[in-house]
Amino acid sequence: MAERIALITGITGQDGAYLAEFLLARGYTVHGLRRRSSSFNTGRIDHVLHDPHEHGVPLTLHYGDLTDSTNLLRVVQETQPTEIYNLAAQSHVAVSFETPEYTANADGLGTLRLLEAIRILGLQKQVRFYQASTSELYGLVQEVPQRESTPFYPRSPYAVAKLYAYWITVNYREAYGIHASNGILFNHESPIRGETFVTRKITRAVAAIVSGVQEKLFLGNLDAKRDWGHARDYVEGMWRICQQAEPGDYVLATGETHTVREFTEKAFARAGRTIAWQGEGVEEKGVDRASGDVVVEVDPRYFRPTEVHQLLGDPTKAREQLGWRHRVSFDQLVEEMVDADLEALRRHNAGVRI
Ligand code: NDP
Ligand code: GDR
Repeated sequence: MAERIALITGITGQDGAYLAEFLLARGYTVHGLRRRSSSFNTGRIDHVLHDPHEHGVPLTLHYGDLTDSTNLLRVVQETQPTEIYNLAAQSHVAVSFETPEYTANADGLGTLRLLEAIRILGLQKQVRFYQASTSELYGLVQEVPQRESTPFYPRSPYAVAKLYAYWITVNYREAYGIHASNGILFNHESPIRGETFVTRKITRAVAAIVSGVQEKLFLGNLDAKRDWGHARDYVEGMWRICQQAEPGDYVLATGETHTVREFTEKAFARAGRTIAWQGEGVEEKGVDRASGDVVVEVDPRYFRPTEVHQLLGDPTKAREQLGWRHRVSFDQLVEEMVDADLEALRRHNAGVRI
């Protein structure tokens, strides 16, 4: 079999780490784009990194940035990938309201820069391209559940940038015959999820509160509904999309939706704790403020200027065409994340380096 070479942008992020592991296990040579940072940022992939002085290491990192065209051209030229997974992004929706121009540059134009690199280098027939599209494209929801044909209505600078990336991927497929696909992925989480996304913020707080190092948890909109799956399942879906004879656009989702409130309750229940809710809007929901032993307070600072209230995906096309379905249930996801954060804090408190 010809050598399979993958280039992963965003390899130091949650999905990049799981995807690198997945591809290495399948015999790929993997190249990853990493950003220069003043502190180490390879914590999620250290376990698959080799000493670069060794011969024939299967994973190589290259410094780079999606805002730097010449760098992307050089990395694509040097690595000659057969598959490119464009996972790099300023991926935080709330942060995109603070950094809209940068988010547009990295998440929108960054995708164009990579597609142009493929075209300029004449790799149209050699490379398969995967774009990390998102359920945030559905934003102000036009249809429930959301499927590939559901109209988009983005509600944040992040989602608007990703809308450009989605369509430029479709355009380069149609204009230049590139095997370029969009995975429209609904939220997926894991124990290595970024610490400021709501699931991980909650599971870290469970550990910190149970251990007595944090008093209470502040959250924003408790009523937001998300279709949450496990990142490990979703990176397999990305790979399956790239293995299809024809490129296409696919929703990957669980087909179940839960509120932030439900996630919070389940997470604390896993540690044997109940919640006393406090703050704006809590009483209208008929929630008994006094009943729990852990205080979770609604803090409007975490509200977004425009919110995505409800996401629920229909993964039928992925199931039928890719043979993909999620394996980890909502309850299993919550349990795995809480247990991992409890264990990490226990090891930390015991003086073990985590
Ligand atoms: P993370 O935020 O965990 O990782 C993002 C990655 O992109 C990191 O490696 C980060 O580097 C890198 N990055 C950020 N900006 C740049 C830049 N300008 N140039 C190069 N690299 C950059 O995201 P996830 O792993 O959760 O998500 C992966 C992709 O999938 C993202 O594009 C995200 O928008 C999208 N997505 C995610 C979903 C989810 O639920 N997780 C759902 C749908 C789509 P560093 O480590 O240095 O910060
Ligand atoms: P999201 O994820 O915006 O869906 O984007 P996030 O976990 O940040 O928010 C989910 C929902 O929870 C509400 N929320 C809070 N969110 C955060 N971060 N912090 C809080 O304290 C808090 N309280 C309530 C939010 O308002 C929102 O409704 C993620 C990212 O991974 C994107 O890159 C990806 O495209 C989408 O998922 C699919």
